[in-house]
Amino acid sequence: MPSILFEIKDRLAIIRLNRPDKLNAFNREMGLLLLNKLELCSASPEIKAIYLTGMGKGFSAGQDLTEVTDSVGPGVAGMLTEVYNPLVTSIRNLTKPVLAAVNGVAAGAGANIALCCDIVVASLSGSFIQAFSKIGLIPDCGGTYFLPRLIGWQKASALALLGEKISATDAQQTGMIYKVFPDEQFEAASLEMAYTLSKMSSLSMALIKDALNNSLNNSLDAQLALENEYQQKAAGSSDFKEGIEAFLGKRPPQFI
Ligand code: LHQ
Repeated sequence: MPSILFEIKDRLAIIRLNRPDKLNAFNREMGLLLLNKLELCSASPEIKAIYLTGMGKGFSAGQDLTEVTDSVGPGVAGMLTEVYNPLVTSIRNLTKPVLAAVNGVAAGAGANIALCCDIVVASLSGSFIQAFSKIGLIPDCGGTYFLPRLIGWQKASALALLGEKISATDAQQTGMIYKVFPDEQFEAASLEMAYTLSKMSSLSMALIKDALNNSLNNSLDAQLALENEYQQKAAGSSDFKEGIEAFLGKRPPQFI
């Protein structure tokens, strides 16, 4: 079985991490395959949004710890430069929204790959662990960048230093993730949210994502100028015209 399952349904790319016996821990092969699928998502005009989840009972346990030494795998530096850093930049730079559907535990790099996605939802039994410090490492995959911005310095600091597990419900309450769905409805509810994204205006999605990326480092003045520029682009599109016509016609919009 391939370590990544990939399908396209109604403009949505569905990506499933598929090493369930190892809680979908990342080895080099799975990481490169995921990168390859994200590149395909970027290039394909047919795909408007991406749904990322795990097969089996977990989302991902992070780095496969049996393949971490230089003698067995690509080594720490190799994994970061070849796999993890490109994965994070690929998700952030993709002009299409990526929804992470965390179906169980998300630990280490698995947690931080999820947290760099545009929307993160989890099943009630899901959880997040900055597991790095427990094995003498530091959070990677943008953990030290996104986590304080998502939940504030103090909570990010405590989670990174202690490596404690946080439940999906607590993660939602801290603002780490968007929503929690009951386990039995998780796949249907999270997929429905992803299909909603795939039906939105692609220009609007791309511009919102890029504006939010920029807001992480911009001043207010710079961000207001960017909003002005992007809003004019959006307002000049046929999707905006359709959005207005649909609203006035009391019908759902059909963005093309
Ligand atoms: C695993 C793993 C795993 C292999 C469960 N590897 N087999 C690191 C270094 C290098 C490059 C750059 O980046 C990184 C970033 C990182 O991601 S470091 C953090 C790596 N991840 C961890 O430290 C988490 C390790 N796993 C756990 O602590 C637990 O498995 C959690 C809390 C995630 C889940 O616990 P349980 O639900 O009790 O499951 P389990 O421990 O029984 O795991 C199920 C199986 O999966 C088991 O195999 P087995 O053959 O005994 O059934 C585990 O050995 C295997 N597995 N994580 N990361």
